[in-house]
Amino acid sequence: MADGDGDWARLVKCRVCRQPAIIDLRRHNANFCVDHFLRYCDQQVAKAIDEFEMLRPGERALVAVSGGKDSLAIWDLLVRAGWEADGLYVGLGIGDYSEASAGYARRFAAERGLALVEIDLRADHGYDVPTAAAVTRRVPCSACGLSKRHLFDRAALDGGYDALVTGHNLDDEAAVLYGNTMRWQTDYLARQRPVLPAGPGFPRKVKPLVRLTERETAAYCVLRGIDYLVEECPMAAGNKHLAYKEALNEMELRSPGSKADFYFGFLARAADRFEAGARRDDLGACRSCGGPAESELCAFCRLVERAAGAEPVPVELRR
Ligand code: Q46
Ligand code: ZN
Ligand code: ZN
Repeated sequence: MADGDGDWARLVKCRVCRQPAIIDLRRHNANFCVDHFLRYCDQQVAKAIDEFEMLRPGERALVAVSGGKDSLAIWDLLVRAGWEADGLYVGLGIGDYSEASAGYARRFAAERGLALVEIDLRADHGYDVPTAAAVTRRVPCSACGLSKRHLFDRAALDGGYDALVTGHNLDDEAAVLYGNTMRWQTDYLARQRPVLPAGPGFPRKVKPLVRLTERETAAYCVLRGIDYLVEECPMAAGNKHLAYKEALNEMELRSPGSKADFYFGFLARAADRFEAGARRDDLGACRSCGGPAESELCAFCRLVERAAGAEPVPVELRR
């Protein structure tokens, strides 16, 4: 897991116990053995939960899981830390990718005796992401993100959970911050925090993985024996998010710690300076689902109206 040659593990010692290290964390100028790396992951998550007041003792969480490394890692970390956390899987109808991702989420839950709430876009709402993308003539991630946000919020509120947990890691948050800053999306910058408080029609949303990188969550899964879907979503191609991640990785390579400085520096010294536009508690109620809406129908119900009657579009045609 370290960069460098095969002698690395023999030569490099864990910062804590001096046993052979299995991973180097350059931004912390530290190397860890298996046990101390796993402990480091526990501590980083506990610190994020505590520092940003994400969850209080006794609260119940709903973890949005995709079958990928980040969401399964955070579900595992929360359950091991003693939190009551159920999973939520939304089937997006993205061909084989969705089939495979559902399998990983279900197996993870079944092997650990955890509850997994499942929603299927096609079966429950009459459309899927490739069809919604074709109908709206926008990038797939737009209809997909809108659908997930709505269904995650709804499931958390309907299930009486105290918070909705997502697996966004430091790389994700830094990349989103980079994109929002490049375009000075001040409205988004005002809301880019690891915790969004609950409001009318919205559950509290928390991101307890913000102190861990993508490489660290992948290492966590490997060391814990968590089987996850490695394949990326086939509809992500051309997504600017990936380009921002690459640019930040380049910076990180030259100057370890830049990513964390960029993101946590923003939270500590800049986030307060941006004001969100529309206040979430000013919204009316959707005539169809009763959820928060800027007009008569919420954006999700408008999408359902347009996409549910359309001829299904196979995922291959969207690539
Ligand atoms: S699943 Fe959906 Fe992602 Fe695929 S279509 Fe885009 S948003 S890339 S996290
Ligand atoms: Zn050690
Ligand atoms: Zn609605």
